Amino acid sequence: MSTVLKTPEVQAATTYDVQKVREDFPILRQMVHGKPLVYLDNAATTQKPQAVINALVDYYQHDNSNVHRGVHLLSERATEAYEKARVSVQKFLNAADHREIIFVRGTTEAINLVAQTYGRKNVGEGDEIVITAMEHHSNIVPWQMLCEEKRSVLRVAPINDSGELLMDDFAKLLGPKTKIVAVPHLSNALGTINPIREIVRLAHAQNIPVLVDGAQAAPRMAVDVQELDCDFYAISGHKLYGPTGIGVLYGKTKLLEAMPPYQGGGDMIASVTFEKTLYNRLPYKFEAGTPDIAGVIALGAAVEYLEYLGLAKIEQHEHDLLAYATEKVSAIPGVKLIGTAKNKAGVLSFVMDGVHPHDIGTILDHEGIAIRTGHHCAQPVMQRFGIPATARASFGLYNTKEEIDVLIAGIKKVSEVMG
Ligand code: 7TS
Repeated sequence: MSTVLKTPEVQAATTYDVQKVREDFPILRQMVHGKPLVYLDNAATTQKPQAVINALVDYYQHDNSNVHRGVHLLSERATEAYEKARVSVQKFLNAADHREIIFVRGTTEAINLVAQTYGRKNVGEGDEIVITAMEHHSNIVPWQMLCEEKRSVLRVAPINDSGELLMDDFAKLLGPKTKIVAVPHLSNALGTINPIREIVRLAHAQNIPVLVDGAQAAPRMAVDVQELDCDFYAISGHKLYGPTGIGVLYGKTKLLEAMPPYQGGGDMIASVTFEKTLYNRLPYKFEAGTPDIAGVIALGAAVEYLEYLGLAKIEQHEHDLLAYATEKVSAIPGVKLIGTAKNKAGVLSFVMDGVHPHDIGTILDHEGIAIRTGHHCAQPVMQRFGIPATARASFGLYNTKEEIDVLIAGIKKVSEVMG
């Protein structure tokens, strides 16, 4: 295994060697339609390093057992590994306390949890929830469901033609009726990085809590929830080079303590009688039932892997890739970028004159290039730009400039074939 963890000091002294990093990802060594795989669909999901795959296999091979229950050795080992992963995630997000890390299925479940607990308790008739015009559906629909139930109102902060949040308009939406603000850190359809610190400052000035959808940001930049001062932060393991089916809701202790539980069942209780149930302490109050133990342990391995590579280096590497790709793609006649924010990362969405994005995706697939085409679960973003869909290349820590050259050649081929 080439992922023996070095100390951060040792790692800091070395440069980012993308070819060496690629060796950690066995899936990348394959041909697709006879061509080397060029995987540029990282915003949908990322590939897994050997360390994550090993963590999954090792758990099932040696330690499989339920957590927080048994007195036997396997259960003790599983519990220890599960709770160790919680501390790894705590460090990864720089949360103040490991009890602020709640394991959920992913970003979608994290947001639903907040909507159904914090939201149902605190949002009433006529109250308002503020989101932005660049949301993934998972940061729209849970709030709409809450608004429908509570007769409250969803307010949407607009964006400009570059895909940047209009901060003055956002600020104007905040008021005494606003009960929560929910924003993406990084837009999956546009690549825009939002000024979270400023958004939080504006909201907190009016005592409004802020949920940050960190699905796309956490794999691409160092996230410090204490520095951001956000109240909730949601992430998905599978976008973080970890397994599918596992994610995290970070929440500030004070808010989590005051929230009712999300689901009822085993592990989330302190005691049960038919007359009354007392709920468990944090974080278990929000982790009903047997959790995805293997997923949690492997997510721990994923965040340790990211820290071993160094988030600052990953960010710089992807920044260089995006700059290189942006310059090359925008020079191709008939291609238009969707999402040209000054502060951007990871995502290159584009449309081509006279070519449906689906056809772009199909032709590129035959060149071995995996991109996503469609609305990216962000239909209102497509509506904002007056388009049905985009083609989207999204970068990950293992992508190379040579792969971008293959993408450029592929897009030129699309022009030839379709043009
Ligand atoms: N928020 C953002 C910003 C996302 O990009 C996604 C998934 C989610 C939330 C939901 O995450 P999940 O893990 O709970 O599904 N985005 C994408 C995408 O861009 N292509 O496929 C999934």
